[in-house]
Amino acid sequence: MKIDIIGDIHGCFDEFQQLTKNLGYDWKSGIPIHPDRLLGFVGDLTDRGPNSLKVIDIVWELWKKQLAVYVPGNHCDKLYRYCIGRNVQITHGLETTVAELDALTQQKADAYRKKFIELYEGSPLYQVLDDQQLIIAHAGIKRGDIGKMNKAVKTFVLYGDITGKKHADGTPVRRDWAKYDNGKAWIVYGHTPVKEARFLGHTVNIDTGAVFGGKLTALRYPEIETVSVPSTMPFVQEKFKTFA
Ligand SMILES: [Mn+2]
Repeated sequence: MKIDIIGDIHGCFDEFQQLTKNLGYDWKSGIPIHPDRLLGFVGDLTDRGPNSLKVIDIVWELWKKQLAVYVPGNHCDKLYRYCIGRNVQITHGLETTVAELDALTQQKADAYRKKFIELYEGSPLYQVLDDQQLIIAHAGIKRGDIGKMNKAVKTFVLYGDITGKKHADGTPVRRDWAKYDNGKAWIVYGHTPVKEARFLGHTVNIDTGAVFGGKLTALRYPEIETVSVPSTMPFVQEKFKTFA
């Protein structure tokens, strides 16, 4: 299979559109179409950026037409719980997506909620593709968990290898699982913003912090090449993780 996997978009629709155009996708039908390639999404489509609903709309339509695969991120999980009426805290970026919904008529907002619920419920927590040679999981996955679906796996793929401890600024401590990974299938993930796509063995983090003024990055598979577009958002240095 030939697929272009897109990092965490977080409502940065313009960057997404430009990136797919640069990758040779045609938007004349209203969605990005390539003659022989699919799109993949590592999750965290929404929150913090300016156009979360537009991103939902396009990804839903691609997914519905089987032109895209999607896995949820932690922001998607929370937005899903919001959409089904759970009592979630409208913080950490969800407030921007909710504000977009609140600006619409009830009917239009319901239509977006319905699409997002359908996309979320219709997608697995992680994708195993191309005869198990390609894995897409929002925050990564341990090799031994591939094929399993349980609460611990869900926590890992949504939030990463969290320890339960917190840094002084309140953000969770995450172990650097990719450093110890060793396996043949490609694991493509996002979740932790880095200035450049981070390759370690057969893992690659393609969250280059589009919403924090970095870039939006795609990984072309099976070529294993990255293509990025610069972000139009203000640069927020402290959001980018550097590894020792
Ligand atoms: Mn995330």
